[in-house]
Amino acid sequence: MSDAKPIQWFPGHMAKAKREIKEHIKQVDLVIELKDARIPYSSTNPMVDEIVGNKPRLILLNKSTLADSKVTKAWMDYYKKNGILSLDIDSISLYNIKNIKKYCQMALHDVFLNREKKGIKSKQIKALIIGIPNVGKSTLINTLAKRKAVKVGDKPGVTKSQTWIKVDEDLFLLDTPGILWPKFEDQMVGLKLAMAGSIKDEILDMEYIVANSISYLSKEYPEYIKSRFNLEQLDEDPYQVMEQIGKKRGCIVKGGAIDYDRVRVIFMNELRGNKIGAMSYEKPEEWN
Ligand SMILES: Nc1nc2c(ncn2[C@@H]2O[C@H](COP(=O)(O)OP(=O)(O)OP(=O)(O)O)[C@@H](O)[C@H]2O)c(=O)[nH]1
Ligand SMILES: [Mg+2]
Repeated sequence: MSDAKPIQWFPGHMAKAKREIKEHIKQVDLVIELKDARIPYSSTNPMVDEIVGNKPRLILLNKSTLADSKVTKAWMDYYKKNGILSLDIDSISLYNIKNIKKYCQMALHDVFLNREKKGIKSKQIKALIIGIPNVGKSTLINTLAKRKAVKVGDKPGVTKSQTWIKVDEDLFLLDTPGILWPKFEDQMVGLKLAMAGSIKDEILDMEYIVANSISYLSKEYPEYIKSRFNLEQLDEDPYQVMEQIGKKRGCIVKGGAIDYDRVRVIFMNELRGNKIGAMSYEKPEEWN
């Protein structure tokens, strides 16, 4: 691994976000935590367990059509082992969107039992969607709301500016998604977020990101890399792979040397443009 510039995160922002989300959580029955299916660990805020506390929780692995379905399955098994319900979805292709409500109900099984004991028949669910920036919170809310999107007014006693988005008769979403920051000062987490296009390029060391992306993907998905860049063999050294890509794509400067800057741009554009294949960038066992 080559060295990376340290990536800073902002404790001040975090503390504020955490306070706000805790306030929102008080008002809901369920917290829906959205993660990027390609990077379920790295697209997580390290304090999320503490923030969610005892509130029932459902994990949705979003953008799952971009991820490797076998690895996504491994993540769902991992959450199950840890007692948390999860579902893989895609808010754009609409994969599994129809099953979200059923999973919300499953996550609230005990809450509904308690309501029944108290003679309350209502199966109404109020939920808050939380997740790191760019994970797809707004897209999911719009996708869910599109069918019967009705904004219902403020409830007495609740902060005035808040509205609830009515998904259907008994599923309501708080219109403010909770935004949490990932742990991007961790070099490895920063790498995975960069691969998924979830952090701004200005704060990245592109050389580090591309070399390490190529190392990881050549090992996990050699056929995709070979096929995309028309390579017969993959060298273990990512710089050799970059050289090969440069030759294939005509990234040559005067005198015949490889233009590595252009190779890096091409590789990242094609990775983030999902041109290489459906791939996951981390597995549960890498972090446990
Ligand atoms: N392929 C794919 N792309 C998605 C999906 N959900 C969201 N996106 C894309 O991801 C990007 C970010 O989506 P947003 O919905 O704006 O994410 P957000 O979590 O609301 O982001 P912030 O408001 O910055 O916190 C957009 O380009 C979306 O089109 C999905 O399920 N599949
Ligand atoms: Mg948003």
